[in-house]
Amino acid sequence: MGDFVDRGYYSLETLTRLLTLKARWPHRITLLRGNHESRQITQVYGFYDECQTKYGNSNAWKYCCKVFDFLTIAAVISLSGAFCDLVWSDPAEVETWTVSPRGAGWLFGAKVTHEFIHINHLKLICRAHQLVHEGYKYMFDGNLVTIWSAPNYCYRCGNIASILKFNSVDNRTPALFQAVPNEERVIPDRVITPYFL
Ligand SMILES: [Mn+2]
Repeated sequence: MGDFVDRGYYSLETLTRLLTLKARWPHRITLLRGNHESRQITQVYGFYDECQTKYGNSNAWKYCCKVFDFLTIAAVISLSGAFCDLVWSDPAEVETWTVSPRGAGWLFGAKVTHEFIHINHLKLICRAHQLVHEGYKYMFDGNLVTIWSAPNYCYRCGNIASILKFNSVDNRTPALFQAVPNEERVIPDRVITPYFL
């Protein structure tokens, strides 16, 4: 559900792993675009620097950004409009809509969520995009769930992470997991790989 990058030291490895899974099981893996799968956001939150550090140039980042453009919701992510709203908005305890403190997208409440679910004949809105300390969180009478899959986010939040396993639409179970303990974690060195190595 997007935000594959900008979450730690191994964005490139994480994305590469997801792409190999997609290549191996093209009909079973769906990779959605999040607000971090964009040229602007990755230059601020670390993915650009990571590629630059690992390769000594930005080519890997450029190629990855080209791939981002092909993910579902394949459009330029701007600061307004439908695509922006889809990748930036958050659920909140409001009735309908309010302005988002993120400065992009909206906060949406139970009433409009119920309407959206009803009109589109959905059973569940499953989304990510917001840190949940318990790994997952249901809202709005179970009509929406936030799944957060980055344990110990930013290496300091101490949160559990989860993925949601679906046996059927109505039969689903969250699988919780923790981060690698700090003392076992491998931090890549900051030395840029020489170009002619
Ligand atoms: Mn996000």
